[in-house]
Amino acid sequence: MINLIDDDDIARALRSDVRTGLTASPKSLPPKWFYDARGSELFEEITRLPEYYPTRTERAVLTEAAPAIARITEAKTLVELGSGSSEKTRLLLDAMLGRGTLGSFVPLDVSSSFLAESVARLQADYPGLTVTGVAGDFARHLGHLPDGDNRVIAFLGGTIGNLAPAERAAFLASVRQTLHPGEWLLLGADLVKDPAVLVPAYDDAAGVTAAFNRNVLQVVNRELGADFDPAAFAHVALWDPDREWIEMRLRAGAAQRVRIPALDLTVEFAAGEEMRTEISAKFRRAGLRDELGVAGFELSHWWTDPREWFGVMLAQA
Ligand code: AVJ
Repeated sequence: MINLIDDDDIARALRSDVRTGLTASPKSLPPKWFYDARGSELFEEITRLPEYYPTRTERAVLTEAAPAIARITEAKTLVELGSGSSEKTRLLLDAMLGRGTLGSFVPLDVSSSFLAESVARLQADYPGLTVTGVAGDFARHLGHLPDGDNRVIAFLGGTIGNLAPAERAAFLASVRQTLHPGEWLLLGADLVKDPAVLVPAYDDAAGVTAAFNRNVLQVVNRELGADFDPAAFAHVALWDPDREWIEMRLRAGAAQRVRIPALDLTVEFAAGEEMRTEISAKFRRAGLRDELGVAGFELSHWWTDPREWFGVMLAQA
């Protein structure tokens, strides 16, 4: 394991993000704070909802594409950013080990305890593979990844959609910087589709996404001693047709005041005021090709499902 962040860094980043977001107008909180233990469980639950198509669609695309990805890249090292449970990664590991090229797997995740568990499981299941977990932040620590040749950096799940356009450009450029010419980026991106499909995926009938959204308030309560009443906020999911992204918000049902002792901050919400908690951008093939080009990649291969709901692409540095 390589540890690039400790609990102090995380606590400092949370304080800074909450202060910045809650003193801005309109208010916002970054989506990375959704994923404490409870939030990660809720996200797992979301991936099994009938309305939430991205996870199962990406899995189907990867199942089809994995042998080709292994053949085209001849990867010696697979790096996975924001690896989580590395479940879909096993499709890639199996295909790359099957080709006989792969020697090491490098999962990078912010949650070091979660990562340690998943590294232990992978090491047990793949005895011939060198697994090096990196506890780090994909927006800051790409420069510290182990060097190698014929590396594939995988960024799956559609998490790229959480980045605002400028952050996305910076992220893609930093991935490109990390790679040697000829190495690869494997990107999973959710695609633009009918809002009648998109909106329910972020506002499910069982209310799991609403609970996931409100959970960020519990995180701020627990970590910063705040007194948010999650029940006083309604879950909002809306499609922005101009920017082509889903936006999740929390709407204050009534005027209220929230104390955040760790920041020595009091925040006022007006009745009906909405705070943004996530953007989840949806993409088109040509747009992604151009963004990858600007970052110094060439789009090499593109796979999708029959409905063209989710894209998996291979780009070469
Ligand atoms: C994990 C960022 C891909 O944007 O679809 C799921 C998170 N938010 N439901 C997404 C999420 C609401 C998810 N990503």
